[in-house]
Amino acid sequence: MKMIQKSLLSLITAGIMVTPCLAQDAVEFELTADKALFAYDKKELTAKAGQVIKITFNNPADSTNMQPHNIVIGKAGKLQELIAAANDPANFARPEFLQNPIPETDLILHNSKLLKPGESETIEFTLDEPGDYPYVCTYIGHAMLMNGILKVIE
Ligand SMILES: [Cu+2]
Repeated sequence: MKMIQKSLLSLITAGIMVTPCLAQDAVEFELTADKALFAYDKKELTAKAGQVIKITFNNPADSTNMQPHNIVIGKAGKLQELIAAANDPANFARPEFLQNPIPETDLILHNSKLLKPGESETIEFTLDEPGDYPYVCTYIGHAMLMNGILKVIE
């Protein structure tokens, strides 16, 4: 009897341990750059706070504008500030900016590398606080048009 009680207890304990993980199943998104315009194919994504978020970003092989693109996730509510950081002329003082156009700002939480047409990359992260997290392409001149919002809800 004591054995049964003990194994029941460990089952219950295991259940308690497992439940939060199940509640935070990963969510996966596929995001593709427009082949002609400076735009992502989705302007809004929704995920839950604390959830593993996977975004696979594609720069299509049949791109007609042949532009490189990236995806940069910024702090919640900071879309305009992130666009301004991407457009900051001070960026061009850094020779590496053309290869990896990540502005020097603490507004950036996560980013892909710069992708040529035909390339893709999956980035994975979690955001613990609800909010409207902007995503933008920080390649020169794109941020104003090429952006969206990752909505993180409770
Ligand atoms: Cu772009």
